[in-house]
Amino acid sequence: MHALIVIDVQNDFCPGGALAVAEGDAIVAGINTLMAEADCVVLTQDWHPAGHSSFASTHAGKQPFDTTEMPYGTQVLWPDHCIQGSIGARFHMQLEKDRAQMIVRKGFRADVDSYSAFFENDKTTATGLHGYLQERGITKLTLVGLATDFCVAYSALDGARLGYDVTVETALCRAIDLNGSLAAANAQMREAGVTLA
Ligand code: VGL
Ligand code: ZN
Repeated sequence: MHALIVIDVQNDFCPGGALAVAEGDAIVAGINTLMAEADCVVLTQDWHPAGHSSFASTHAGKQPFDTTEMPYGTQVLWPDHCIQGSIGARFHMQLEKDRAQMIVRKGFRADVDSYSAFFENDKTTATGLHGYLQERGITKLTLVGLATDFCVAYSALDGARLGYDVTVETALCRAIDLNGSLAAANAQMREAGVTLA
Protein backbone atom coordinates (compact mmCIF):
# COMPACT_ATOMS: atom_id res chain seq x y z
CA MET A 1 0.00 0.00 0.00
CA HIS A 2 1.05 3.48 -0.90
CA ALA A 3 0.54 6.82 0.90
CA LEU A 4 0.81 10.39 -0.33
CA ILE A 5 2.25 12.64 2.39
CA VAL A 6 1.59 16.34 1.78
CA ILE A 7 3.99 18.42 3.86
CA ASP A 8 3.03 21.84 5.29
CA VAL A 9 1.10 23.41 2.37
CA GLN A 10 0.12 26.30 4.65
CA ASN A 11 -0.39 30.02 4.09
CA ASP A 12 2.74 31.07 5.95
CA PHE A 13 4.91 29.07 3.52
CA CYS A 14 3.21 30.57 0.47
CA PRO A 15 3.84 34.00 -1.12
CA GLY A 16 2.62 36.69 1.29
CA GLY A 17 3.16 34.41 4.31
CA ALA A 18 5.51 34.87 7.25
CA LEU A 19 8.08 32.35 5.98
CA ALA A 20 7.21 32.47 2.31
CA VAL A 21 8.77 29.92 -0.01
CA ALA A 22 9.12 31.19 -3.58
CA GLU A 23 6.29 29.70 -5.70
CA GLY A 24 5.03 27.78 -2.68
CA ASP A 25 1.51 28.09 -4.05
CA ALA A 26 2.44 26.85 -7.54
CA ILE A 27 2.31 23.22 -6.41
CA VAL A 28 -1.24 23.18 -5.04
CA ALA A 29 -3.09 22.21 -8.23
CA GLY A 30 -0.70 19.33 -8.94
CA ILE A 31 -1.00 18.10 -5.36
CA ASN A 32 -4.80 18.14 -5.64
CA THR A 33 -4.54 15.90 -8.71
CA LEU A 34 -2.26 13.43 -6.89
CA MET A 35 -4.51 13.40 -3.83
CA ALA A 36 -7.50 12.45 -5.98
CA GLU A 37 -5.63 9.33 -7.14
CA ALA A 38 -4.05 8.21 -3.84
CA ASP A 39 -5.28 5.36 -1.57
CA CYS A 40 -4.04 7.05 1.55
CA VAL A 41 -3.60 10.82 1.95
CA VAL A 42 -1.85 12.34 4.96
CA LEU A 43 -1.36 16.08 5.47
CA THR A 44 1.13 17.59 7.88
CA GLN A 45 0.58 20.96 9.52
CA ASP A 46 3.33 23.00 11.19
CA TRP A 47 1.61 24.08 14.43
CA HIS A 48 3.61 26.23 16.83
CA PRO A 49 2.58 27.92 20.08
CA ALA A 50 3.35 31.67 20.31
CA GLY A 51 6.88 32.16 21.65
CA HIS A 52 8.09 28.86 20.15
CA SER A 53 11.81 28.16 20.62
CA SER A 54 12.35 28.03 16.83
CA PHE A 55 11.32 31.70 16.48
CA ALA A 56 14.11 34.29 16.34
CA SER A 57 11.84 36.66 18.28
CA THR A 58 12.04 34.31 21.28
CA HIS A 59 15.83 34.74 21.55
CA ALA A 60 17.24 38.15 22.57
CA GLY A 61 19.60 39.56 19.96
CA LYS A 62 18.77 36.97 17.29
CA GLN A 63 17.50 37.64 13.79
CA PRO A 64 15.53 35.32 11.52
CA PHE A 65 17.82 32.79 9.78
CA ASP A 66 20.49 33.04 12.53
CA THR A 67 21.17 29.77 14.32
CA THR A 68 21.26 28.81 17.98
CA GLU A 69 22.39 25.76 19.92
CA MET A 70 19.55 23.69 21.36
CA PRO A 71 20.05 20.64 23.61
CA TYR A 72 19.39 18.53 20.48
CA GLY A 73 21.82 20.41 18.18
CA THR A 74 21.98 23.48 15.95
CA GLN A 75 18.62 25.06 15.18
CA VAL A 76 17.88 27.64 12.50
CA LEU A 77 15.78 30.49 13.90
CA TRP A 78 12.77 31.43 11.83
CA PRO A 79 10.38 34.35 11.59
CA ASP A 80 7.27 33.71 13.72
CA HIS A 81 5.17 31.36 11.57
CA CYS A 82 2.34 28.83 11.67
CA ILE A 83 1.09 29.91 15.08
CA GLN A 84 -1.68 27.65 16.30
CA GLY A 85 -5.08 28.91 15.19
CA SER A 86 -3.71 31.70 12.99
CA ILE A 87 -4.61 32.25 9.35
CA GLY A 88 -0.95 31.65 8.46
CA ALA A 89 -1.20 28.16 9.95
CA ARG A 90 -4.21 27.23 7.81
CA PHE A 91 -3.77 25.10 4.74
CA HIS A 92 -3.63 26.97 1.43
CA MET A 93 -7.19 27.82 0.48
CA GLN A 94 -7.08 25.87 -2.78
CA LEU A 95 -5.61 22.72 -1.23
CA GLU A 96 -8.35 20.08 -1.28
CA LYS A 97 -7.85 19.26 2.37
CA ASP A 98 -11.15 17.38 2.56
CA ARG A 99 -9.31 14.52 0.83
CA ALA A 100 -7.03 14.06 3.85
CA GLN A 101 -7.55 10.87 5.84
CA MET A 102 -5.10 11.91 8.52
CA ILE A 103 -3.65 15.28 9.57
CA VAL A 104 -0.44 15.25 11.58
CA ARG A 105 0.37 18.38 13.54
CA LYS A 106 3.97 18.96 14.54
CA GLY A 107 6.10 21.56 16.31
CA PHE A 108 3.54 22.08 19.10
CA ARG A 109 6.02 21.57 21.94
CA ALA A 110 7.50 24.95 22.90
CA ASP A 111 11.07 23.76 23.40
CA VAL A 112 11.64 21.51 20.39
CA ASP A 113 11.13 22.14 16.67
CA SER A 114 9.79 19.44 14.38
CA TYR A 115 10.63 19.41 10.68
CA SER A 116 9.98 15.73 10.04
CA ALA A 117 6.52 14.21 9.84
CA PHE A 118 7.89 11.29 11.90
CA PHE A 119 10.17 12.70 14.60
CA GLU A 120 10.80 16.05 16.22
CA ASN A 121 14.23 17.62 15.81
CA ASP A 122 15.50 15.79 18.93
CA LYS A 123 15.19 12.71 16.67
CA THR A 124 13.46 10.71 19.42
CA THR A 125 10.02 12.24 20.08
CA ALA A 126 7.63 10.51 17.66
CA THR A 127 4.64 12.18 16.01
CA GLY A 128 2.75 8.88 15.77
CA LEU A 129 2.73 8.82 11.95
CA HIS A 130 4.85 5.67 11.72
CA GLY A 131 2.38 3.73 13.86
CA TYR A 132 -0.52 4.98 11.76
CA LEU A 133 1.12 4.00 8.46
CA GLN A 134 2.13 0.60 9.82
CA GLU A 135 -1.41 -0.13 10.96
CA ARG A 136 -2.65 0.82 7.49
CA GLY A 137 -0.16 -1.55 5.84
CA ILE A 138 1.65 1.26 4.01
CA THR A 139 5.13 0.47 2.68
CA LYS A 140 5.59 3.12 -0.03
CA LEU A 141 5.52 6.89 0.43
CA THR A 142 5.32 9.75 -2.04
CA LEU A 143 6.25 13.10 -0.48
CA VAL A 144 5.29 16.53 -1.81
CA GLY A 145 5.03 20.01 -0.29
CA LEU A 146 7.05 22.65 1.54
CA ALA A 147 9.84 23.10 2.03
CA THR A 148 11.96 20.64 0.04
CA ASP A 149 15.14 21.27 2.02
CA PHE A 150 13.60 21.26 5.52
CA CYS A 151 10.35 19.50 6.31
CA VAL A 152 10.16 17.42 3.11
CA ALA A 153 13.80 16.30 3.32
CA TYR A 154 13.69 15.49 7.04
CA SER A 155 10.51 13.48 6.49
CA ALA A 156 12.03 11.64 3.53
CA LEU A 157 15.21 10.78 5.47
CA ASP A 158 13.26 9.52 8.49
CA GLY A 159 10.91 7.58 6.20
CA ALA A 160 13.84 5.87 4.48
CA ARG A 161 15.47 5.11 7.85
CA LEU A 162 12.20 3.54 9.04
CA GLY A 163 12.26 1.23 5.99
CA TYR A 164 9.70 2.85 3.67
CA ASP A 165 10.26 3.03 -0.07
CA VAL A 166 10.32 6.84 -0.40
CA THR A 167 9.89 9.02 -3.48
CA VAL A 168 10.03 12.83 -3.37
CA GLU A 169 8.09 14.33 -6.28
CA THR A 170 10.36 17.34 -6.71
CA ALA A 171 8.10 19.14 -9.22
CA LEU A 172 5.51 19.36 -6.43
CA CYS A 173 7.91 20.74 -3.82
CA ARG A 174 9.56 24.13 -3.38
CA ALA A 175 12.64 25.00 -1.31
CA ILE A 176 13.75 27.72 1.10
CA ASP A 177 17.38 27.18 -0.04
CA LEU A 178 19.29 28.79 2.82
CA ASN A 179 23.11 28.73 2.36
CA GLY A 180 23.07 25.73 0.02
CA SER A 181 20.51 23.79 2.05
CA LEU A 182 18.73 22.48 -1.05
CA ALA A 183 21.83 20.91 -2.62
CA ALA A 184 22.81 19.43 0.76
CA ALA A 185 19.33 17.99 1.32
CA ASN A 186 19.20 16.49 -2.17
CA ALA A 187 22.59 14.83 -1.66
CA GLN A 188 21.55 13.43 1.73
CA MET A 189 18.28 12.11 0.33
CA ARG A 190 20.01 10.40 -2.61
CA GLU A 191 22.57 8.85 -0.26
CA ALA A 192 19.74 7.50 1.90
CA GLY A 193 18.13 5.80 -1.10
CA VAL A 194 15.28 8.28 -1.53
CA THR A 195 14.07 8.54 -5.14
CA LEU A 196 14.02 12.15 -6.36
CA ALA A 197 11.45 12.11 -9.16
C1 VGL B 1 9.46 24.43 7.86
C2 VGL B 1 11.01 25.87 8.72
C3 VGL B 1 10.28 25.98 9.89
C4 VGL B 1 9.02 23.60 6.70
C5 VGL B 1 8.72 24.53 9.02
O1 VGL B 1 7.81 23.30 6.58
O2 VGL B 1 9.90 23.22 5.87
N1 VGL B 1 10.59 25.10 7.72
N2 VGL B 1 9.15 25.31 10.03
ZN1 ZN C 1 7.98 25.69 11.75
